[in-house]
Amino acid sequence: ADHDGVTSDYSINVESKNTTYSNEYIESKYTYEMNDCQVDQNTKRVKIIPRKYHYTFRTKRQVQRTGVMLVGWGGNNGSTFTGAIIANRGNIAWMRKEGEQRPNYYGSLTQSTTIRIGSNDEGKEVHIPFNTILPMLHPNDLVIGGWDINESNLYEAMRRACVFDYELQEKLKSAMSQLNPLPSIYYPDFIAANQEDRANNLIPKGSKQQDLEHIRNDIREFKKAHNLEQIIVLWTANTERYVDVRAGLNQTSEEILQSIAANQDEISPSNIFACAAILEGCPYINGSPQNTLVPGIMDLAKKHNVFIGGDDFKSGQTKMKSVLADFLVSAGLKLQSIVSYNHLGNNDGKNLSAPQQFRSKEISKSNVVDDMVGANHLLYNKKTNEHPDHVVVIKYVPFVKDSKRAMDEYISSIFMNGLSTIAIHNTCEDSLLASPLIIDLVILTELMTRITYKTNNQDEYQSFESVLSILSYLLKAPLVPPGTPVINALFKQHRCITNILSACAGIAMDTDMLLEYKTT
Ligand code: NAI
Ligand code: DG6
Repeated sequence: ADHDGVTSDYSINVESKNTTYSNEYIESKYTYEMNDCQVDQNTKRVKIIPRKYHYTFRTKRQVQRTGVMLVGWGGNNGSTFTGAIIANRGNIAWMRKEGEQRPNYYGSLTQSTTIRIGSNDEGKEVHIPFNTILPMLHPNDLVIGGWDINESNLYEAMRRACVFDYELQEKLKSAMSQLNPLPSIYYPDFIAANQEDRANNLIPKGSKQQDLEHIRNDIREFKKAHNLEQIIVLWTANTERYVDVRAGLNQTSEEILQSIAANQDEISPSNIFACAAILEGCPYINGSPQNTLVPGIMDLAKKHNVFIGGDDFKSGQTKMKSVLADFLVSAGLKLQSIVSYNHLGNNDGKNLSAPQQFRSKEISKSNVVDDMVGANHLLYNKKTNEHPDHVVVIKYVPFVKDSKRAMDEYISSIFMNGLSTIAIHNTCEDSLLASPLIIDLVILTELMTRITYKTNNQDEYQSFESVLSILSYLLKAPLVPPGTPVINALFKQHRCITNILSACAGIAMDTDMLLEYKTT
């Protein structure tokens, strides 16, 4: 390819006493500066105490031989993710009416974006590929497997998805038809009744405890069969309904394990997969909106020192929303109403046409501007919890298949109470938006398993918090550790990732000040 910049075959080398390289690790000493703010309502003063915290980050240089096990492998996302990786791995070209097409990783943060790291002698900005800032897995090296309640092989699943051009499907046929999803767990109460005819690939009927053991065994067998060092389990199966969250059921790790042992009705398939992954020491990511990661599962992950992340891939409409709302509110325009409308005709749309499953999606799509609104008390009255009207509509229209239509209307009050209305229309294959996010979730999660840190008063290195909130950029309703802020604004989420990785690499982070160009 023609590049006039740095490509992924470059490596970076930081020359600083704060960054050291050994065969095994990259070590970086980093000073984190933040403001401790004390607001006194009586004197109407904000006292700001700048604080400094000293961290040492240590990143293992050797990427692990990694497998990804998808729950819902035979779905549109699962088959598109798999087919795209096989096509990229083999550089498989195909024809369509516009001419020859070549595979790419567009839409992937780790594969198709760059990070500005500084300027060269001529004063020109230098950008490096995202995946060179620290050693990262390449998606072509992932070993892919997983489960589906439907018995179709991955070729049949890809054809059913109607995402790839016909010639690409045919070129992928020999590889994809050899891939068969493992039988899975089906508790009909959790997904729409209209999915029942898909459920023909099920593990033998037993207790929920037996289901847990079965899935744990599948993970162990996959690891052994492919000689893997790391497995990441990711839910891209149907959206489930919410589960109840209550004391005695799933508030602690003991409760959730006891509830599985007691065959409790409120234990969902995704609860079983999450527990199985954690008990096998494998990170678990929830790509759907349901509340799988209940407090008891968060507790279990913490106790086992395993990463979890969620919820719900943030693909098109919500990504736009988390940019546009941020722009409007930070421009001092009072966003008053957001109406988001979708229609789509894939199996996801069919499942979401049932009220309880729609409700899970409605929740994850609705909370995505809360932090931006909450950050501007000049526009929105905090005491009355003032916020924009926000309505989410999803309709199932089989004819359009995976080609989702997203229509959004934003109305804002502007200067002197004028009104500004912005309308957006987007047509796009849903799975082509979600699949690169699956790649990034897996690659960043694998990287995080190789990063440890210690502060000045700690002797031992330790892992980051088990809830991987660094993945927020990729998720609609980011899961965060209890008591920590949820960030939805897209570019804040982006900076969180690039800044943390810059700190681990020992690179001064991009403040956008560009003082070198503004001072003499
Ligand atoms: P899909 O319906 O094509 O695929 C889901 C697959 O899961 C199906 O093959 C189904 O048979 C299987 N399944 C259902 N229950 C299962 C279980 N218990 N164990 C194993 N397999 C099971 O849906 P699609 O389009 O692939 O989406 C997957 C999920 O990702 C949905 O929950 C969707 O809401 C979510 N999502 C999708 C986005 C997108 O842009 N495509 C974005 C955000 C979230
Ligand atoms: C109906 O909206 C289908 C959904 O699964 C979405 O396609 C998916 O959640 C993507 O939503 P968004 O808002 O991130 O584009």
